[in-house]
This record gives sequence, C-alpha cells and structure tokens, in this order.
Amino acid sequence: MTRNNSERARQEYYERLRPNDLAPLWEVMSSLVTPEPASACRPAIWHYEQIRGQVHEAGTLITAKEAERRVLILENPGLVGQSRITTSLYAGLQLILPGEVAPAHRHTQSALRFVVEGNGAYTAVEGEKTLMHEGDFVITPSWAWHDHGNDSDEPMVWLDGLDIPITALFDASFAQPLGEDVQPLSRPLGDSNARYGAGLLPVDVEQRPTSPVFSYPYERTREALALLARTSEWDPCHGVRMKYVNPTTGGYAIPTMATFMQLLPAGFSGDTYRSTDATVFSVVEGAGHIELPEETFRWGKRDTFVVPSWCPYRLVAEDESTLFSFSDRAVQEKLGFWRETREAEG
Ligand code: 1HN
Repeated sequence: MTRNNSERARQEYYERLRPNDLAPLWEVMSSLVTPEPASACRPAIWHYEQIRGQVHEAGTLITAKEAERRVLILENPGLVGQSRITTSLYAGLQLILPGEVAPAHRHTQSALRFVVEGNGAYTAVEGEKTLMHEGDFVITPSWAWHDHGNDSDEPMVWLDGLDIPITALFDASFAQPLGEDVQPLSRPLGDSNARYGAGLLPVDVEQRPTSPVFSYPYERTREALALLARTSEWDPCHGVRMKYVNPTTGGYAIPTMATFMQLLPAGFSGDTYRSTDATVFSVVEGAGHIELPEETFRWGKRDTFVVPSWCPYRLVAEDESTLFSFSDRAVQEKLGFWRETREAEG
C-alpha cells in the first residue's frame, strides 16, 4: 500500500469507528500527554488605571442587586469566552456602591476576596459580618451562605477568585438563593478572628477543610512581612513570601486555592522561577516589573497580572512592594502534581 492509500484507509476506518463512540488514541496521544505543560493560558496584565473607569461605569448601568454580583470577569486572552483567568481558576473585579446589597446565596464553589479599592464595605459569611479594607483577604467557604453590603460612603472594588473551572471539571456545581437579601446574623463582628485567628483554637476544635478565619486583615499581614523583611533572609525568587493558613489543619486557607502575600524589598531583582501552578497576582503597594519569555509587564498598585503554568518569570521591584497571589497549588500538592524550578542569574 502507498502512503496515501494507507492514510485513506485509516481515515475511512476512523469514520466507521465514530458511530460506535470509538476514537484512535494514536492520533491524539502526543497532545494529551505532553512532555511539559502546554497551556493555552497566556501571561496577561490588567492595569487598574486603564480599567477602573469601566469597572465603575458598571455601577451606572446595573445595580448590585439586579446583577446579583456586579463583576467584570478577568478573562485570560488565551481562554476567550471561557470565564477563566487560568485553566483552573476564575477571577473578576466586583463593585459594590454605598447603600447597595448583593443578595445572600450559596454555592459549592469556594471564593476568595482580595480588597483592591475602598474601605468599610462588608461581607457576611455564615451569620457573621466582616468589614473589609484594602489589602484584606476574605474567604467564602464552599456552600456557605454569603451576602455583601456597603454601609460606608465610598465604592468598594475587590478581586474575586473562585474555583469555578475545578468545580466544573468534576460536574459538582450546586447553588441556591437564600430568598432574602441579607442573611440573619448569629455572631458578633470579630467572632471568627477571636475564636480561630488569635493564635488560639477552641480546645476541642475539629479539622475543617476551609479556614474558619474568614478574614485576614492586611494590617497584620503587612506588619509580619515588614518585620521578616528586616530580620530574615529573602528568598531569591520571591522575596519574603508567606502563605495564608487554615489554623485547624496547617494547610492552605481554602482547600482548592492557595493564597500568598509577599514583600519585595526596594531594588529587589529576583531569580527566574517557574512552577506548575498558574498564578494570579494583585499588587497592593509599590511598583516594579515582571520579565517573561516574550514580554515585560510593568506593574503598580492595584494591577492584576497572571503567569501561566510552567512559564518562567522574574520579579523586579523599584519600590518596596507587596503582592497578593493565588493559584491551584493547594489542589496540585494534594494530587502530587506540583513542581517548580529556580534558576540563578548569570
Ligand atoms: C459569586 O457568588 C460571587 O458571592 C462573586 O461575590 C463572583 C462568580 C461566579 C459565580 C458566583 C460572590 C461569582 C460568584
């Protein structure tokens, strides 16, 4: 048989397989099992000063209540139409104006909030209100009732991170409205932080998949990093980088999404790093740039940027800077997938 004949015979065979719901592995095997991660996710940056106007414009077109959640999705340019910032994670910027409420509901997807702009709006989670301030990291656990409101006199914008694509992979999405805008409160302000976030735990506490500390205020995070930056050695790639933990397990605060805060001292020039967890960064303070294989992004306060899986990058900070970040590393570590490499300069 000539090559053309055998190719034709194969194609004809593949067509006969289809009605039986069969397909030849050998035609697709190399794209299924790649020697290294081959992601459609691309590096991208959202400069806050460029998009802030459009985020706030949404506030003139739809109310938080009407929208249920008034959010602009941060859609990865390599994953257009998929509502994803990475292959496994969703992110968006949510706006809530003074006097508004975003009605109570719950869903199996876990959420993180990272406050980008504004002070004094609240989120209520499982009967407890938490006031939010710039740089705070706040958790909504899977299947927990949550509503948001803004009793302050300024708009608030936060970065939402959700494990929507992970939940979709497992076809495990459930969601319900409470039927009331605002859930009844059963605990006072500060309860979860007193009970679980003060270096203490109730003596008979049980392990929980998600941290019962709903809020990790920036003020405390910042103070810890400032001291460590003066007194401990900096990581050559990450500066001083800490992870947020669930005090009942010692693991990541959210079972599906690892969250971090890092401080880059002024003049920091990092070594090249890559890891299998595509990572979303939100800049709290400072200015600098990130060097990637095909481009360099300048970043500053309130910008969001994303680095795909296994993409080498190097962080440089002009001013002392703090970066919040999140990724699916929490899942990858549990599954034994997670890897990293580091390369010193020169
Ligand atoms: C959600 O419930 C919130 O509660 C934010 O603030 C973003 C994106 C998709 C589905 C549910 C929130 C969301 C979401």
